[in-house]
Amino acid sequence: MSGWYGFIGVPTDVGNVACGAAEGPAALRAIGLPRRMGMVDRGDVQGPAYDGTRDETGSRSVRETAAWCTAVRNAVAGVFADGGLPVMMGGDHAMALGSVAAAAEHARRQGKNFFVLWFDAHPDFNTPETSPSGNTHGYPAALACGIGHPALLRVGAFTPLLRPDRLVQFGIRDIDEGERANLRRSGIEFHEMPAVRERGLAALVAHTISRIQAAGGGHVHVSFDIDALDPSVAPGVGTPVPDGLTLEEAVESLRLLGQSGLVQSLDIVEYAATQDQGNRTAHVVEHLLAGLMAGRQGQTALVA
Ligand code: B3U
Ligand code: MN
Ligand code: MN
Repeated sequence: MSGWYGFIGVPTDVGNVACGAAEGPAALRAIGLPRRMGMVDRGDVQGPAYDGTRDETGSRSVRETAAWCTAVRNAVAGVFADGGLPVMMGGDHAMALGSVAAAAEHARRQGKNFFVLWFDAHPDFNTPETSPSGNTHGYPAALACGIGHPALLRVGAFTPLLRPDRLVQFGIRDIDEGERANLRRSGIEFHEMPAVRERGLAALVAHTISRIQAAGGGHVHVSFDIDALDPSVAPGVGTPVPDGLTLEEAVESLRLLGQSGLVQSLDIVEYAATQDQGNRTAHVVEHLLAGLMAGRQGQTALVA
């Protein structure tokens, strides 16, 4: 198990221009997060300027999204190569295409099965045909499964990066009509809020962990969009949706995931610093990360 965490800042809102997520990494550094959590700060990923102009498919800033995701992919691959656990701090969720690409490629090199757990109010399973906005932050989960804009499918070394039956989503409560059809067609397991309320987030996550372990384990990438949380907990997001997760159940789920020893990479995205109330949401990001770290420490202690 890797002993250090690499903090990779992704200061962009290329997937939803002017949502406030570009300011996220700087705000997290301003509260001293990477230092307090004992992380190695690998700096910020760089990418081109963009203005949200639509292409012939109706998608916005596609070339620039591809460039940002390629830069993310390279930064994440660098942390894997140096033996660390990469933590990508967004930035809007479009960047997850880059981290999922690097994680999928790393898993394949190691001969491991690859899984993605997606915490989000939104499934991010739109294609250019189904997206109401053309914003690329609504695309990454579909792209990971090999569906969507051809220019974006080329970001990874291969496609699909992820088998649809190895994607599980939690906290979902805002789905576009065509997006729901995409999810059904691909057979994605997604847990909407009523089911989360009924069964409990931690229980659903524990069940997913056992299924992955029963399938022989592998590399689990966690992509955590903080708009999965209730806006009363995490107000600093670009697209708040009511009736979300509590902080306690999210932290407990990340602790369980850490303890499983399966998680090898993590995104925490859509922190829109400009929408935050003071630094409330920045501290929420820190709690989420602390949950995963505490779980992994527990696992080390058990193994040792
Ligand atoms: N599903 C909508 C809205 C959305 C997706 N992701 C976020 N918002 N954060 C879309 O534009 O694709
Ligand atoms: Mn998202
Ligand atoms: Mn979201």
